[in-house]
Amino acid sequence: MNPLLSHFTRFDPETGIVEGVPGISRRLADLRGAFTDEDAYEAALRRGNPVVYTVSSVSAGTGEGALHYGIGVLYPGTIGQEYFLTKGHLHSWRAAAEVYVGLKGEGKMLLEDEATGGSTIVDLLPNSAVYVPGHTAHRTVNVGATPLVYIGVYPAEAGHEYREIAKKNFRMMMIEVDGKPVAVKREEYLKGGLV
Ligand code: S6P
Ligand code: ZN
Repeated sequence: MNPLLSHFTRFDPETGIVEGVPGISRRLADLRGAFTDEDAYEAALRRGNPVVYTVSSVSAGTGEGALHYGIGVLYPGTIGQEYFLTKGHLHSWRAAAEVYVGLKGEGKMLLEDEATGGSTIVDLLPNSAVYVPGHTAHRTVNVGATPLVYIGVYPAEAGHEYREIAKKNFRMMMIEVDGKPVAVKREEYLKGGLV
């Protein structure tokens, strides 16, 4: 038995803080390039640099077959019409899949097949799970008015690859129209359509 392995972790369902684990915070300034409306992004940054999300990762198990997991808390908010979101990533080990379980709040997951660019948008809600296959970029979006809390479980060897997303972003985006979340293609949004 790995002496570092802890079988039990307790986390605060409001903050996602796991006992004994330093969390990471992503602030608005860390999300440059993730929002499409650059003017709205710069204007929001001039007003402040709020925490958009936190992740507390538990990586006790190591080696082949081990799993890691993270508790994410994505706060509610918008930049222009775009809801607060995570940076989004592929796994460095592309075949690594992941399971998300919704705990609180109302979210969507943007899934994008790396090879085909095909998009799937899935609800991330309490008492529900989302399977993210390998080779699939994934981003979480908070489309509700309260913090979105979730847990993601993935192979210890998955790793995170952010460069591909930073280069071209996701093809789909979630925007607020008349107070409701609407999915639009980024290229259509940039043309000014569907809004
Ligand atoms: C890790 C898992 C999540 C994300 C978290 C933040 O594989 O998918 O714990 O790390 O949702 O997203 P991101 O894109 O900033 O890592
Ligand atoms: Zn992941």
